[in-house]
Amino acid sequence: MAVKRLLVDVHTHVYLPRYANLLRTRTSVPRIVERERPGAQGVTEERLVILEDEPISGRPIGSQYWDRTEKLKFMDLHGIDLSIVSSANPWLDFLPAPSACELASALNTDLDEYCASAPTLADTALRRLYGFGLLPLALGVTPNALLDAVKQVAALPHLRGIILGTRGIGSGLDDELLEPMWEALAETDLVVFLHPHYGVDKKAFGERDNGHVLPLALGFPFETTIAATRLILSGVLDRHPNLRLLLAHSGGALAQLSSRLASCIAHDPVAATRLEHDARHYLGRLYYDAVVYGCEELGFVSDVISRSTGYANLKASAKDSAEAVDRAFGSKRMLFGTDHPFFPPLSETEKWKSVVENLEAIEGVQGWSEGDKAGVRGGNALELFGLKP
Ligand code: 5CU
Repeated sequence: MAVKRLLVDVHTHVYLPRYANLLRTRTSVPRIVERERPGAQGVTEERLVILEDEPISGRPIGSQYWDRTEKLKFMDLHGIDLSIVSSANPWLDFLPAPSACELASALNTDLDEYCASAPTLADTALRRLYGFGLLPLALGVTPNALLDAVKQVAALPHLRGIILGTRGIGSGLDDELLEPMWEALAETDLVVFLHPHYGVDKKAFGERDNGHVLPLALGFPFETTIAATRLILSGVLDRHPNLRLLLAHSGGALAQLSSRLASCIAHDPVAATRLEHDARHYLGRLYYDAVVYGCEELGFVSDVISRSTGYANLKASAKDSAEAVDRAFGSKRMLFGTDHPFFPPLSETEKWKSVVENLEAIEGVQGWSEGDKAGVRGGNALELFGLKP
């Protein structure tokens, strides 16, 4: 009997009800505000304000952000069989340490329950929903509290990873205080999903009102690029080769800049001898969501990963790295995602443009076989998250 090839969404968010309620109580960003709908006297609506310097009008928010039925409806509409759901930014970054610890624990239990009571996937023992838990990454949280949270997440049956931002406990992800956390994560099967929130200095974006375009299109991916690069430079990937790190938005500009990074390292007396490998090698150790909306970009990232895999094999096989470049290698580290419920269509359409474009992008990559594409749509995720039907 032919096995159905599954569509698995690894980049899909939720604000769990407990978290949304917290945002409603807040008077500063991040928050959910209620305001009168423009042009509709007496009718109020909720707005999400999470980005620094975002106008108080924020953006519309509704049940698609917290209601599991809406998530499943969205999945059905787009033929998504299974989703690995993660809390959306800015997670617990803004809370004092004790509240962050308490809320992380409660939200992890909430998310496990959200997944555990979801429908099963036809003809399998799998649920349609699995999740990324949270660690209490907030200012002043101790390494031991992080270790406790890693243990909690690893023990919850429907949580298969954790999502984190780039701030760590205040000094970024290359902070030495996070070393025990990386060690503990590398010892589990948890996948670490690195996701942006802060973007880059807004001065870089000038004075003109361009809506949310610049922070989301450029700020987010540049933030991920910098965080992943700092992790590479800190030696975390050398010390923890088993760490499974998934980068949002295909790693931002990391693929494009990896040879420049390697060259800068090679020419820098501070960093030249620090790493065990050429910087490009580490790109072959990472995983990338396929949320880039274009087949050329997917193909390019896939080529760079393939080449990095070539760098990994280079020493062992003494092969010329060019020979080892095969686009299919890279595809194995790429995974379909939607970013739901962000990027809803501006006008009513049957399917979401953001989803359709990402699926078309996978379909259109030159040099990927049907098997490679099926892997990116779902097979790679099932493998990575240990969800073989
Ligand atoms: O549109 C946005 O603001 C976002 C966001 O905040 N987080 C995310 O994952 N995607 C889009």
